[in-house]
Amino acid sequence: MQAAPETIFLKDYTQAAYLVEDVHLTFRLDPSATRVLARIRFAPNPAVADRRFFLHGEQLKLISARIDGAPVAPDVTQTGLTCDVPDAPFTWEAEVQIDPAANTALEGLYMSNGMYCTQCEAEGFRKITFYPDRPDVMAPFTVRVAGDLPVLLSNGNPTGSGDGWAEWHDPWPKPAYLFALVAGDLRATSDSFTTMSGKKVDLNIWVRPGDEGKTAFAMDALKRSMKWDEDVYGREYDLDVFNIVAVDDFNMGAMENKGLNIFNSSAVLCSPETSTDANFARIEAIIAHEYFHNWTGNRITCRDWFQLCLKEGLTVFRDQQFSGDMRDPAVQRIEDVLALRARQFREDNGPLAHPVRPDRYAEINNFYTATVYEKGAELIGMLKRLVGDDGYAKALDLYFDRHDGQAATIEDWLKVFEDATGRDLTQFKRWYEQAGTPRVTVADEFKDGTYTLHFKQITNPTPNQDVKAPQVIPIAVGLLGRNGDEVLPTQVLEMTEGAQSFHFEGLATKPVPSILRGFSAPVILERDLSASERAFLLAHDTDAFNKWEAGRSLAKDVLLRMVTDGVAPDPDYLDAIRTALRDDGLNPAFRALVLSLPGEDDLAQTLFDHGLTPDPAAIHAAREGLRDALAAHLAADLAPLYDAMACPGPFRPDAVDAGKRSLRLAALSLLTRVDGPARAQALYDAADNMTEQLGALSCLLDAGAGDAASQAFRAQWQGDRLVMDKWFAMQVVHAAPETAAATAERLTTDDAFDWKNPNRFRSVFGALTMNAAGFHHADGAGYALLADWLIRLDGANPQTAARMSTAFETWRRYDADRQEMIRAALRRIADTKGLSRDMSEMVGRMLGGG
Ligand code: B3K
Ligand code: ZN
Repeated sequence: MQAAPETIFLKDYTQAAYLVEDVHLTFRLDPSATRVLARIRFAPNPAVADRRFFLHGEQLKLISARIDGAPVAPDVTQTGLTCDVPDAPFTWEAEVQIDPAANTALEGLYMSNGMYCTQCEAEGFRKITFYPDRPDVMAPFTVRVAGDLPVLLSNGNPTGSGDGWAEWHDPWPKPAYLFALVAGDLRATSDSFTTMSGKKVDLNIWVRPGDEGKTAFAMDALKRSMKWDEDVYGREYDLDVFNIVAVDDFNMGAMENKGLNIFNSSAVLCSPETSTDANFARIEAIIAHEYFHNWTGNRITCRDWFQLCLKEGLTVFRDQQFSGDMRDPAVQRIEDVLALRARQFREDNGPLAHPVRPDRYAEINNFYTATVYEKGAELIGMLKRLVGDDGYAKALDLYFDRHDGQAATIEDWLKVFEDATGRDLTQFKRWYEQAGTPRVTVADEFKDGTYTLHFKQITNPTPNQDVKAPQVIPIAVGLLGRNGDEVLPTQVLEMTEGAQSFHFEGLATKPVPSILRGFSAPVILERDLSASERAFLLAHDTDAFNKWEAGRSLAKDVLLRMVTDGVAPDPDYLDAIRTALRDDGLNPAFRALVLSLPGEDDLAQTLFDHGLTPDPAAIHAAREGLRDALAAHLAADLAPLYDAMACPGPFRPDAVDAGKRSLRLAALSLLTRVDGPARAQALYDAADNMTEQLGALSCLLDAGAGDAASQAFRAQWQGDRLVMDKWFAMQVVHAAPETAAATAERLTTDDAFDWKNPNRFRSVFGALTMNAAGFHHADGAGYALLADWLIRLDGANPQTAARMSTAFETWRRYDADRQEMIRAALRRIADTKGLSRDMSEMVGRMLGGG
């Protein structure tokens, strides 16, 4: 294994020695020899005593450098340059040459299908020019782009253009990570939005020729986001134009560059024929997320990268609120919690666990995680619950007032809440500093009309943090009577101690408690509850989240007992699900969620938490067994339900129709088990939208009857990159465990497999890791194949490779043979010559803990 990469610590933060007053950039675009001229006005920072002039810079060929017009010869290394500079404000000019065509890492300036594109967050700007590439250095930018392409874009407002050039000015001081440039043969869908103060903003979504028909939904989502941020947060847009660009090669979903958001085409392009309901919902959320960053991220940015959750946690929280308002808040909450548990709980309970505000990193790109984003959002939700809606609104107003134009910290954020509400948040801050998911156990007691809940909290050690202090946990509780009536509406209990009891007096009989309503804190609640009490809550809980949670925990118990004791599915569970399914008062999306089962990875984690060694094959078999049992038990209901949930008329991507389709497809999947594939084939043949076409294909593949449909699907969609990603993923997700790795490997030889395109790479290997029983098959083929391809990808695109290596983070759950195979795969990656910093850090952390 190679030397560990250097670690950067939060405690070592110091201010920048030189601040930037303004930036002028000129780009002369050329695929392999782009010239970048920078003219930057620097001023010494009087707050720093011992000043050294250092500019970050990587993979840059320095052509010339001047200070106040006089040539200088800086000392250039692999990571930047130093130079003697005056002890007063001065103008720095440098010309560098870069090679966008050779940039496969998709960070800095790169090319995608003939189009120039940038990605600077977190530290990509240093691959464009020499600069103090840190978020606390903020400046207005003027950018001139010259190139032989029809569309030339950068941040801010357009200030001039002519044949082969365009100039842009962004008046809002910003850190370099928000810089963007796009150039290409692009077509715009245009619209406008009039802000609350009556200013007209031009909106454009730029796409490659041929994709113009897939922008309408994103444009509508953008306008709804702009309006929502005005209505709910009082935030108005601040430039004359807002541009969005779709690009095919992109490492993540999208990027909030000031006035010029760049999107993975999968996160913006959609149409009923090519996109599923889930795609529509994701696009709506990402459009909103990037737009909301304009205030939470751009106008107020982060002092340093340790503060990443300041913008990400808050912006995720805001996009979740928005989606809840646009759709169904209860369904949205359940889906957000499902994602949190699947990704964040898994991370928080393994070797990659880190605090929401990490205190160290080697490569910051490795910290764009579910913990920073999704747990970060949960912390905002807890704060809001603790200070109330009014307190939250006051605190946010103060935050925007006080910190506009600044690079802020979590301390600033919490201080705003303290000042606005008078609440002491010293203990709450632990949520930002302590990694690991708290486990809360609860016991209850009823005596002389007093009902008592006894809680205990414990958080297991995580890497670099052996001892945990108690956290403030808002526990929303309601009490139900035996007849299902609510005897006590929701109250928020504030747990602050390791063990704490809460009393409820004056009750005639022992109530049934509904605990952690709305999932009021990101904890694992452990509670001994009989199947009949869970069924009671599924039937009667007035809190939609806990109603669903009751069914989910019932399913989980049934599955765990099937795995550990080999018992048959519990008929009480099957009856309870049937009752919920028949309840027409419940919205279809909710019923579909009630019908869905915990995933195999979730079950493996729970078994491990209970001190058992999960067997992926046994888990898979139990889950299949329960789906068969559900299908048999519900057989009489399924066909009528399938018919009732049809959505006649033109496709609408709204939450109501999407919910019906989701219940319809859940019914179809079970029906196919009892009735065979004919109905799924009929839907496949008739479907006029991707949700049903793909849903039907899934059923056919699961039934082993999908070959013809799969071939037809490919023939129909081979010209559509995004639909072809679905085709690749389908083969692997639905492969039997023993053939999953071989299927993935076969797909890598397909003509349409392009491993350098992150979406396509993920469509095969992300899918492989989602097929838990296949990835963890005892023959180890999945581990070896993924390691081979991660090594290969790391040579081209470290960010995406490192991100996908998290598939191995759960290795300690498994038996000795699997552990040894995964460790061997990780060691093989670690031993690779020239491994990236991204990947070395990830494998080092994954191996380190055990
Ligand atoms: N801020 C970007 C993520 C950048 C990731 C850099 N590796 C997208 C977002 O969170 O909106
Ligand atoms: Zn974000």
